Amino acid sequence: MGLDQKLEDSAGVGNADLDAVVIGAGFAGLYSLYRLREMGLSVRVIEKADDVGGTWYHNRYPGCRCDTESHVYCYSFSDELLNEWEYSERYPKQQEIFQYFQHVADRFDLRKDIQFETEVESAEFDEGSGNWVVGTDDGSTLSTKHFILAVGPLSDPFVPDFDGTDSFEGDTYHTAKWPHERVDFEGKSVAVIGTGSTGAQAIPRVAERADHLTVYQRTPNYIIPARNHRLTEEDYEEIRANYDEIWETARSTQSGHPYEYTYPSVEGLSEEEIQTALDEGWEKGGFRFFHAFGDLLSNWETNDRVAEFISSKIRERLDDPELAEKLIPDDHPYGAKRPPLDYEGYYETYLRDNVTLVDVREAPIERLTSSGIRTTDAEYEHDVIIFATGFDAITGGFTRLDITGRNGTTLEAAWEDGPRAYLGYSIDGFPNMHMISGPQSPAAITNQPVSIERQVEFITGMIDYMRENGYDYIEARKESVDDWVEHTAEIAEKTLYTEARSWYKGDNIPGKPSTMLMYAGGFDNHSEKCDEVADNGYEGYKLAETIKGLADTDVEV
Ligand code: N01
Repeated sequence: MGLDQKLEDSAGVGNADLDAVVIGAGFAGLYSLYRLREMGLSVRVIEKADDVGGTWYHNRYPGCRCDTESHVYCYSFSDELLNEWEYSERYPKQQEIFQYFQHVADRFDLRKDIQFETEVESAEFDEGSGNWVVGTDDGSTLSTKHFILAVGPLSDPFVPDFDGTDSFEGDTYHTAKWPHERVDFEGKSVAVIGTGSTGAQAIPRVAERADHLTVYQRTPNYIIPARNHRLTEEDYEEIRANYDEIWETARSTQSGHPYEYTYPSVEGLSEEEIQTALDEGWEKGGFRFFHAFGDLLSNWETNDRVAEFISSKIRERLDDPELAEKLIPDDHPYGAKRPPLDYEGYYETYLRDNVTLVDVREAPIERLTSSGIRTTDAEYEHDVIIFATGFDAITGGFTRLDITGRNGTTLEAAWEDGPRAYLGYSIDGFPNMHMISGPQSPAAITNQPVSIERQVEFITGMIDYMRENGYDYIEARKESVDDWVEHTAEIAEKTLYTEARSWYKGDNIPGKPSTMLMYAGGFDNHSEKCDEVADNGYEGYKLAETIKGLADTDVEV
């Protein structure tokens, strides 16, 4: 059945065109579509790209892959899907994740309910009809009972506003808007601005192909060996034999990864125990190293030991003490900024003759010129500039839309003093609007597919509960939102996240208020709280049969 037919059939459902409109066809959007359709609801996903994949559609830069291990970088809701899909390496490449999305879309026949190449521009809650009216860039509108934002926590690319950007005559790229065609670096002088997770993946690859690569680094990061390798048949046999346990563990940890901390803390351990935990973590690589000690992000003593260990490894790798010191962080605890992984000799790349490291803390970028970049102490000529400069994270995907809730309240006004959401999903004044990976959710500090599945199940469970109990509207209470925001801030205050300038707190975006954007209490605790809320009949929410009911007395729970 085509979209138009579906629309015709669903016309009149609660006087809306559709039961649910979902923005985005990444992990969150596709699973929302799947679940809601299974529940018999009429759903349309609106996606600006011409295919599924979300972040994995747009990020195609050289070296792009996922830092989460591939056997848990997928959906777990379908055993058949789990058993039929195999990634080829420990960490999946962008191309394979994109293929995975295509496979999922085809396997569950999802495309028929996705409207591609359409961007949602606005959404307004119409109090007359009690529906959301969603406006798209083709000038059309859709009305829907539920409005689900699966826009992605890292979907709004950020380019610093350097003077002279328009005057640069070479090619410029942002890593998250990478062309589908191969970009030619051969014989060229290439600049990469940014050394976060994206820069760390792209820099070694670009260095291999460019005539010369200049890396503009503002803050060095602690970059850990990923220890990537191909997965064999035996690896998959073992994974499949243990899948139930792997997912059970992933769903019960703070990070949503399927491994526990080796020790709760360095405190009370002997020197030998600490060293062995660090050495073993280092050999395992990736985020397994991160899991050596449970209080890494709440105890300076633990963090200092781990940071010292990483710094010594960087020094060992680089036979150039001055260079090593430039690449070793000195301004933030390990993990307080998202720690990148190293796949292809990140540090050794700087020993190549065709690579120059420019420390822009020492000499900031002054402007872009017609032929390159001028810092406060030199001018560099480039044919290509790559912005690996990150995102307006967590909130950017929401605030770029023009959203208006009840009583004409805009999202901009609701978040005037900083973003706020109950459990990350809901804002008072915005009935039946559900955010996935919203502010104050665990979002991108947890393994995304695990966290997303959990959030989608909460939202769809809530919609199911409403149908069964005769409610048409649900909205978070103001006090629940305020309490959750306060609770999230209190948890953040007890961590070392507060000690770094990072996108976790919005510090990378000029003018954005600095506040921890995600719930740092752990995926496990967030998940438990969601269960408790649901078990108590959606405690903290107002449920009503009519809009008037929502505004007046509502149902006390
Ligand atoms: O972005 P970032 P990213 N002048 O914000 C620098 C996810 N991800 O795209 O640190 C000079 O981390 C900025 O410097 P500083 C992952 O969650 C996942 O790398 O602010 N430099 C920094 O070095 C990750 O955390 C995967 O001082 C400027 C860089 O640009 C998130 O995406 C892979 C500057 C931006 O780093 C974002 O990572 C890749 C300026 N004016 C990414 N402005 C997976 O594996 C910014 N910078 C799943």
